[in-house]
Amino acid sequence: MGGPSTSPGVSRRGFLGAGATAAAALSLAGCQRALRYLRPSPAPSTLAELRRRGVDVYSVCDNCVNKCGIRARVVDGKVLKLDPNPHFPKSRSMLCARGNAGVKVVYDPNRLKHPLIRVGERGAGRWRQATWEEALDFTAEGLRKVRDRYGPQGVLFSSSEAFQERFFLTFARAFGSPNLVRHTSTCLGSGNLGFFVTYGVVPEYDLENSQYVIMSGANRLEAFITPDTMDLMHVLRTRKAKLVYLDPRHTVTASKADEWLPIRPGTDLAFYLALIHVLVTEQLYDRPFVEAHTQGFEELAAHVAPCTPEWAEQETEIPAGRIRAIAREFAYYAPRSVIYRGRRSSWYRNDAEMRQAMAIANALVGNWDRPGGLVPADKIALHEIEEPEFPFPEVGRVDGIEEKHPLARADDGAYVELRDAVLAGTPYPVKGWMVYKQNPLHTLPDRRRTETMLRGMDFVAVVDIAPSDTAWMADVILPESTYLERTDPIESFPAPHAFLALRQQVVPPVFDTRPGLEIMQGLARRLKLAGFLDYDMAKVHALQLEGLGLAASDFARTGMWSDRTARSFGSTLSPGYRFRTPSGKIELASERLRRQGLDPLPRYTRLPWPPAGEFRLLPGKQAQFTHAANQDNEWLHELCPENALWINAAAAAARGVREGDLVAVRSPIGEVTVRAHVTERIRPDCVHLPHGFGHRSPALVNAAGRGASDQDLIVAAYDRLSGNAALHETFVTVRKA
Ligand SMILES: Nc1nc2c(c(=O)[nH]1)N[C@H]1C(S)=C(S)[C@@H](COP(=O)(O)OP(=O)(O)OC[C@H]3O[C@@H](n4cnc5c(=O)[nH]c(N)nc54)[C@H](O)[C@@H]3O)O[C@H]1N2
Ligand SMILES: Nc1nc2c(c(=O)[nH]1)N[C@H]1C(S)=C(S)[C@@H](COP(=O)(O)OP(=O)(O)OC[C@H]3O[C@@H](n4cnc5c(=O)[nH]c(N)nc54)[C@H](O)[C@@H]3O)O[C@H]1N2
Ligand code: SF4
Ligand SMILES: [Mo]
Repeated sequence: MGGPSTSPGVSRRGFLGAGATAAAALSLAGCQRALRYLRPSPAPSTLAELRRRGVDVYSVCDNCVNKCGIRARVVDGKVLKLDPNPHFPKSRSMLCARGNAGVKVVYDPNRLKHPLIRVGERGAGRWRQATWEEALDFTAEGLRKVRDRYGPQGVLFSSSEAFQERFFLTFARAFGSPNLVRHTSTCLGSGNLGFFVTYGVVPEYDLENSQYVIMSGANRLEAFITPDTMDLMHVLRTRKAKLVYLDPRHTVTASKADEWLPIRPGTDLAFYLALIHVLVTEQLYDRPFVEAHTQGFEELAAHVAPCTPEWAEQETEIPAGRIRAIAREFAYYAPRSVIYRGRRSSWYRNDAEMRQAMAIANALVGNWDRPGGLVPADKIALHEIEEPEFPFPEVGRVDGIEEKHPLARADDGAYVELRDAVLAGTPYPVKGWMVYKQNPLHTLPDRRRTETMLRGMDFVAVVDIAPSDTAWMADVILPESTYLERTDPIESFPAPHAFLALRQQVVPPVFDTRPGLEIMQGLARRLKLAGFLDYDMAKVHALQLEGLGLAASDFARTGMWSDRTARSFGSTLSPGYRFRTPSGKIELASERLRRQGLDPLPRYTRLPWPPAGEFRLLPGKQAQFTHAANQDNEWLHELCPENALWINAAAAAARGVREGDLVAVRSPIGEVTVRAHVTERIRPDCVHLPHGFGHRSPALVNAAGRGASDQDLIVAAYDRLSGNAALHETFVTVRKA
């Protein structure tokens, strides 16, 4: 006996054979499907026939930072449907709900259709439709006036991740302002810093080959990062990997994890220090790796000596035995085990240190630059587009980031402190604000302060595709063509699947909108910034591809290109390789930090815990929305018209709150009323309000006034080392409304 039984009459051999045939048939169908895409379509006899049959255009989604590959079906000049691009390595044939709803981005009745110039009071919503000539003249004049009165530093330029963001940044630098600020300082700035001081670079992950993954509040199955989301799903579904997930909230990711640890918020650093303690004291680290590639081990060992799992249990509420077991498993599966850094690390004031502890723990088990571990984010190099020399700003940045956070990237800025400085008018006045693809009224904590800042400006220009809350407060709105209506520069995506991709225009602009390059060029010409942005998109592509033997037309068939046939690992492990750290090694004790007079090692100090009767407010993403950007999209709005406050069932019962009741949530800076979602899926000492709701702009017809904004509650705080916003530092009370 023994072995699996099979149905009567079917021998094991026969069973396997049938299975194999079915698999072969399946894979043949799969191949045929793939071939359909690869084989060039027969030339259409007439344009009319082509229009009727429809054409597929390969391009790149822009509904969030991920930039997944798409194949857009265009029939009669209209986008009919968006599908995943099966060739695109990063997105692994996935297109999420937002990606699918991209069709509605183009044909959205509420979208921006023409340039608009404000005629009434700021924020009153009275606009006149303008021609591009008028709107660009008006914007250039507004910027010039601020520059004449306050100098170029008097204009703040803020923007978020986009393929055409580079033209905006070029314009800002040519204008001569030192005051650029990017979404990074409300998102991943602290995480970048924690890994940078350890490795000299900010790595990616090879989750596809991981066998053991530890994640702290990286809600990958709702807050998508491609390819990590799909790789994680794949390794979990096929049971190739184990996931340990720490989050005060039982997210979808928690529901798929092998182990969910509802950690006390703000104590992850204690967990990682204890994990390092176990690796060191039980000698579970990779000794040859540590000796060959790292420095600072002795110092680290002394530092973590008191950080026992028993100590960490008091902080985290995770049993010491579990911490020990997790450390042992982490070491057992190494190098195919990772502590995943996460992306949004704008959590607490000690965030960079927490991420540094993650970086150190990874290095100890030698999972660097090996399958299933951390990989250096190498890219295929594109030729740089040269610009004339930028004017050197005569004054430093208004946020003083160079002195306050010397290890942060100055050009990303420190948004919270920047706003403080602008509101205070020190060290100098900033009275103009140009915003590109960003919605600061929702991006930054404490919306009232951002609104005061907007109202205090002499001039505000916003480049967007939608009448966002921030656009609503502008003097002029410059509507950019949406991602399906424009061609962008070529983009290089990092390892483990390094490749190039092109966002190609799918349909011509439906309304009177322009791509970012043309908008910035129009302004540069008017401001006599001669020589800057002196190219069109075809020239940009030609310049980028110089030396690669490629042309933009090479992207037409699959939307991407790569010369990397297989992933390569280990190039940074060869003898003599110098990491970009002061010692040339992976730094378990950071010399960069020491040289700044800072602690070279992450040191835990207890953050305040909520007083009795109060909750810590946790923000976060939902799968069907991007930040505060697409709640108005008809298709997505239908999925979830408003947000609700997650509150633990016991805490709700104590307040007489039932599912769907309206509750008043009060923080030190404001109060909102929102529906309650009563659930066991959150710790009793915190509440969660999904981010991105409570829009004010009446032009967002579906979303306006629905749900509540977390930014009306979150107090302004920031990470000590990086200046990154700290969005989890707020305590609130909740009562039945
Ligand atoms: N409370 C709280 N605050 C947060 C977060 C949170 O979870 N909670 N998350 C933080 C994080 S991780 C991030 S990254 C930031 C994000 O902050 P933002 O970058 O400000 O995010 P979005 O809301 O995506 O804003 C993008 C804006 O770009 C516009 N847009 C979309 N496509 C285009 C285009 O093609 N061209 C132009 N010109 N505009 C376009 C959208 O209409 C929208 O107004 O917010 C941070 N702030
Ligand atoms: N659908 C969708 N996907 C997105 C985005 C989007 O807007 N929508 N935005 C993209 C961007 S720009 C980013 S940065 C990423 C963000 O990706 P994530 O950082 O994964 O996203 P958040 O939803 O902000 O997740 C924060 C999680 O941390 C948990 N948390 C809060 N406090 C603590 C704590 O003290 N300890 C631990 N362990 N956990 C804690 C929260 O409960 C929440 O589940 O997502 C990207 N993908
Ligand atoms: S994750 Fe979704 S919204 Fe983001 S780029 Fe990919 S398909 Fe688009
Ligand atoms: Mo982000």
